[in-house]
Amino acid sequence: MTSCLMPLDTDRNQLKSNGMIHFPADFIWGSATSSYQIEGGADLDGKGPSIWDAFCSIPGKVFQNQNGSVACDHYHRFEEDVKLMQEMGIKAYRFSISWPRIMPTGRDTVNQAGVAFYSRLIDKLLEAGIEPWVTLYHWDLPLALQLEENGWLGPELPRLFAEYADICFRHFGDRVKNWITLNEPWVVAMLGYGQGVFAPGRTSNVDPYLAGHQLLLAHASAVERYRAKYQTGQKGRIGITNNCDWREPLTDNVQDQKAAQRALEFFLGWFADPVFFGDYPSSMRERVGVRLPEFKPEEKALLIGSSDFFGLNHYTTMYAAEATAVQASVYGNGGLSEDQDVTLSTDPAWPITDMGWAVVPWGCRKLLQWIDDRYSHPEVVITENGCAYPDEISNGRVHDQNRIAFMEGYLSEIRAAIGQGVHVSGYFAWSLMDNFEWASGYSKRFGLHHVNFETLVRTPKDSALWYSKVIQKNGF
Ligand code: PNW
Repeated sequence: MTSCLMPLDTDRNQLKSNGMIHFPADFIWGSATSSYQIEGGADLDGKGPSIWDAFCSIPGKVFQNQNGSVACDHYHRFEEDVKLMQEMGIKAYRFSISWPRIMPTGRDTVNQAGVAFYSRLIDKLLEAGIEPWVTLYHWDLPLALQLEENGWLGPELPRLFAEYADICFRHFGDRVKNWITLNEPWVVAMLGYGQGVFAPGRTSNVDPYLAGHQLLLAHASAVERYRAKYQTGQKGRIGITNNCDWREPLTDNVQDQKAAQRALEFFLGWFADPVFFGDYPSSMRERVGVRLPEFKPEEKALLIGSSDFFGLNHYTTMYAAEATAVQASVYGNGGLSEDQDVTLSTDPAWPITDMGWAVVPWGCRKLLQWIDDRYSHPEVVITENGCAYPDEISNGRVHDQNRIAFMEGYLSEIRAAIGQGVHVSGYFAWSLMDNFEWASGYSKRFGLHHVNFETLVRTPKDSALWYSKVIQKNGF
């Protein structure tokens, strides 16, 4: 029998001892947020407008026409929020910097008040013993760049993003050692330029591939800048965060297995293949044809190896089947799923969250194994995982047993993946607190802390207390 005292490094297969699931000793336990979703202060102290400020002002785009102009008022309450994390024992905090708070028009002029805000936040985190993980772009593009450059379709965007990133490295890189260039370029491209449900609200079956291309080049340009000017001195790391659901073949017939593989290539391979291999998956090239832009040789060279870790946001799983002509016309969603010829479905027996997303913990393990195989054993950091439920306060408590069950389920499967040899180094719960859930406004609560959006009072949910114990014991 294996001794329960045996260090995990020498026995990564040891899942349980005394009924406990243990994580590797240096596992990074974190929580995550993003600027537009929590900060508020949308036009304070020189901040310029972002595409999300503008998108929210279009009637019908966001639940009850809500917006992020106050959100959680984190801009004024960040010290309290750092304390919440300190009380929980959180080791790392992933937040994003608002580009238009740093550069109100997206270029040239730097807003010193914006720099000062993030500088104070970073100092407070470090004082509290919390490692900052900074995302440079979590969807709040300066509105000026949308109007002047056609947003991510504009050829100048990669250069402008690198200039902005450079300002951030210069001001914060002495203290920030973990950088994430982009959050979920798939969502930006698909939901922002394909389906039009997120800012800037475009619909097209061409633009998503162009926007995605520019996003990849922007990522590569920022990484090039960091490595050339800062990484040696500042000794930090930089990478990209992609999102992907798991796609399980509906049946074990070959067509459905191929469909599931293709769905993963169109989802994660679209953005991860260029970063690891220098080009898009061949399945995309064959099916998307001339709508998929080509990388120049020097761009490929910049892209390959441009992520020091594999940032992954994961929420749910669906079945994938080869689409038939009939199904495609019924379930197609405006061009892009036709490109894949995949029909997605769920098992009605799977529990679902308030987003309508199925809770399928084993899908997370299978996805981690798929990543490990395809990208040759990268270091994976789970930069988001979590769930929305309609949490209510009673007597000062929120009994969100469903969220605890969700996290237990996903963390168990993550630990199982580690046991199989996948290198997962950290987990960031989405989210530290209830916040502005994009097109769903304040109607979906993802937080470990409940936020009353009238009084802005934060209350730790039972899941926050549970997560705090997980961190303390390095397992559960
Ligand atoms: C992520 N999808 O968004 C974001 O990084 C967060 O800002 C967000 O609050 C969180 O997940 C929960 O939604 C996603 O449609 C939005 O597949 C949509 C999708 C995936 C992720």
